[in-house]
Amino acid sequence: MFPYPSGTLHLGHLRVYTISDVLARFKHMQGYHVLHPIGWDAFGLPAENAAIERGVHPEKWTLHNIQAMKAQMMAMGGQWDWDRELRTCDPDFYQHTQRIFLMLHERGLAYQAESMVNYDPVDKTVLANEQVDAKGCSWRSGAKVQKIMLKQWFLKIKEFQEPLLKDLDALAENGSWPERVLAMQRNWLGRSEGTELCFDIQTEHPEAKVKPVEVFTTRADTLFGVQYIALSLNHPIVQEIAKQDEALGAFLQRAPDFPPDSREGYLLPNVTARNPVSTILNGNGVSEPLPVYVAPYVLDDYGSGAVMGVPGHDTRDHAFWRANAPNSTIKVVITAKANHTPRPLIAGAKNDKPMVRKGFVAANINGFAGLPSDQAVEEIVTRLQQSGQPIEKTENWRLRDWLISRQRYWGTPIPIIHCNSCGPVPVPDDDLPVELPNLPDRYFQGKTGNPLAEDVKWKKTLCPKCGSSAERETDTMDTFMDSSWYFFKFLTPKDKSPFGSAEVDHGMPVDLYVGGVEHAILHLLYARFISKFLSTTPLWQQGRLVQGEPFKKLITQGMVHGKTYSDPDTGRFLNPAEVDKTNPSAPVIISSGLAPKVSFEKMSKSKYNGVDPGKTIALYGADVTRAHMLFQAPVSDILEWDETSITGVQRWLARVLEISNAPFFPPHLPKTFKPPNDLDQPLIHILASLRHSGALKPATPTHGKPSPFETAEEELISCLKLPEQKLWLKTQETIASVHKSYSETYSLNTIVSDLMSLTNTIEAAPHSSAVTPHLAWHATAHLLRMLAPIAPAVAEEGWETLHKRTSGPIAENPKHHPLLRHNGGPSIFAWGFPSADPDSIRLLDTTMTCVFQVDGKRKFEVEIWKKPPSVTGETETRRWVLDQVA
Ligand code: ANZ
Ligand code: ZN
Repeated sequence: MFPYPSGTLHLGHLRVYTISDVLARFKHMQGYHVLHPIGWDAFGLPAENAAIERGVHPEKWTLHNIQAMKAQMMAMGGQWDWDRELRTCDPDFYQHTQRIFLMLHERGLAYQAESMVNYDPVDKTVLANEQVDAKGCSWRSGAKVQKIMLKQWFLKIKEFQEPLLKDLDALAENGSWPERVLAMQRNWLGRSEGTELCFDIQTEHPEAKVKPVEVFTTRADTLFGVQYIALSLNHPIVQEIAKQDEALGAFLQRAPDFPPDSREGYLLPNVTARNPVSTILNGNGVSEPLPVYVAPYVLDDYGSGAVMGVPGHDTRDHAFWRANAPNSTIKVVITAKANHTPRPLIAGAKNDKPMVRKGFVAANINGFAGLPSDQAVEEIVTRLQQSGQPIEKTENWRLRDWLISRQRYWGTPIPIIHCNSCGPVPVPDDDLPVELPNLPDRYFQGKTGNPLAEDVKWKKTLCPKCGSSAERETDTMDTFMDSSWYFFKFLTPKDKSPFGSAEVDHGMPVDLYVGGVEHAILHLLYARFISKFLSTTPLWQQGRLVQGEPFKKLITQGMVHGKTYSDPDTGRFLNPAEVDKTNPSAPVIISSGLAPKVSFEKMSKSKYNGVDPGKTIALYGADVTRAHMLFQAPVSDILEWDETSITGVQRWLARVLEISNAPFFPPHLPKTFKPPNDLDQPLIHILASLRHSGALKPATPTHGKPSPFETAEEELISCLKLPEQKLWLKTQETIASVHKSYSETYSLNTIVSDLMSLTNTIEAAPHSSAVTPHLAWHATAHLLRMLAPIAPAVAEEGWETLHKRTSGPIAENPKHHPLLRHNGGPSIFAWGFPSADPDSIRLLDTTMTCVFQVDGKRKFEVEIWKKPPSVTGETETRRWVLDQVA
């Protein structure tokens, strides 16, 4: 996921780009043609707000940040395809965002509608539903969002809701997408199956009299338990009655400020509702008139903005009913057992809790007694339909169309011209891009509202259809629109069209997408929608994988939390200057001498726990920072950033460089050493050439006994000392495990620990034998190649040293060094990723530890061959074991 140029790189950026850089480098070493692109999500409110605060043009601020962040990204040792760098605020880019908007418009998927919108009074703009949190506040400014009526542009994402839901199943396969993200997407789409039915209304208000109230319920089996009807604040009946009922008008004024979990309601006087089940029942009290409330807990834009209140079985209804009709008993109509008569819930009694689970219709309900919930729903629907009631099974989606209008300057202008006679007219393709007017810096000083609407010169234009004078649309697009398609543009950065279909067929879907879990809903949903739309256009008709899915594999990295010091008594966050950290494991509050409370929390200025990655890189180097970052936590977990342990990683990488420079490595590579494949040459080849050169003596003569070795390979290997065998086996096992971690499990933290452990083994290898240095040399070469994606600079340096050690200083005669001829470059990355030597694993994994006990006491242990090579029968095998032991 490309960065938003907010100012400087933070640790979250460092984490996401380390992960993607490591995996890109690994794939590159494997020989893939890797496209590892980068760009800038450069439009947006923070730039505009900063511009207003500082009185500089948002573009200046943005470009300045991009420059600073780019330098930091270079400093972290990342490698991107800078040739394809893009910025969503460049007219060259946003002309295509406009084109895609017009393609949607042409297909009727972009439309304007008057609607009740979320208005952020601080940022002075409209927000999408997705950008308002559960507390009714803006995701950006945190301001309490207001509801106002405005004419706005929408994209019909609902038209794609079925495939957006269904195709999540394919993304779930093989864990391609994290389960958590899939669940969040499913929940956001929010498909629920239920029933739509009507409650007749009796009222003295003439306007509202005739219209029955429609409700959506997922639990038609609870119809017998309905005790009231609740309407949303903007329900048409409520709006009508409010014209005459002043008290209601006042309630509607106050209601938007109620807390989200408020149970306040307004009882509509002289209005009652009739339960439709009355028509099919005789008696049982269900035909009693039901009170009708106005209640803020009923959502305007879900179902039909009305709820049938079932206090006995729905928690929200229960709380509402207890608050508004505290003395009423509560009907229980569903029971856990089929033939059980439940007792009503009595206010204040122990059992006054709603029972929400499904069960069986209670026995006292005429004709439906004992039916399980699911069956009861079917039965009720059929019976009500037969009695002529309007009722049908439907589904409801939580998803709303995507509101993309923003009344701000720093975004992609919506390419529409409003003409008095022709209506909204698309800007012709030749006239794209519709560029933002270039306003002077001073314009932004202390400005609020939308500069485009005030720029008369820019706004006034001619209608492309009839030529009469007309006005440009002054809304710009939500920046999520820019990020919903940018990944396509990387394939053909210089193309005149949004993207080239051939390149896209070849390059899409994105093989691996890495980003924060905070984008699990909005960005990913919009990107999936736009990709699916594009896959229905001639531009990208062959959306592979699943039709139009843009991201094959998704890694969501966890947040980075900062080390936070607080006063143990008051809980006050402590400023770094207030804590003495001379002994990192025992910090002390300077003023009190007490130990502070140490915790890890989301980084924020108020907690003084932010970390500047630039400083860490300057202090320890990019490689140490990268390796430390990966080592500390699995990629998807929260990372508790703690620099006290970074020195461990620093020492480890220093040791890697030391062993690359080990003085005992053979002065020259064996004669048979031929690059490039020989870097991965099997153990047997290495041993054979050592035998050939005389460094490896044949196994002890067998004195007339049959040779215990079936093959020459087994004989060669048996000449290795046990530590040598272990060194080689460890190297091979590490290759296999690290390979899996890089390519399948993305368990980057265990790669670091595996490589640390291999480093220990190489260091511990004895230097006495003539063979060890050869094996250790190979093990070190493998270690460096496996390390390269994570710590590229250390690996390159170690690589160079390793070869100086092998056949004279590289610098003296680079052309003649065998390793330098390959691919014309000395880079370790040109050497590919090591592949394991399965034969040697098979051959070496034949030893086992044999424990010797005398009288039940462990005396000693011996490593022996697991399999007697040429003996049969139990007695012989036992003798063979004892021979080995002896
Ligand atoms: C009666 C009932 C009884 C309900 C019961 C639930 C449990 P989901 O599953 O999310 O689709 N509902 C319907 N329209 C609503 C609105 N505009 N605002 C708030 N709530 C609304 O939720 C569907 C349930 O949410 C519906 O089923 C309805 O309450 C409520 F034991 O009807 B139910
Ligand atoms: Zn016109």
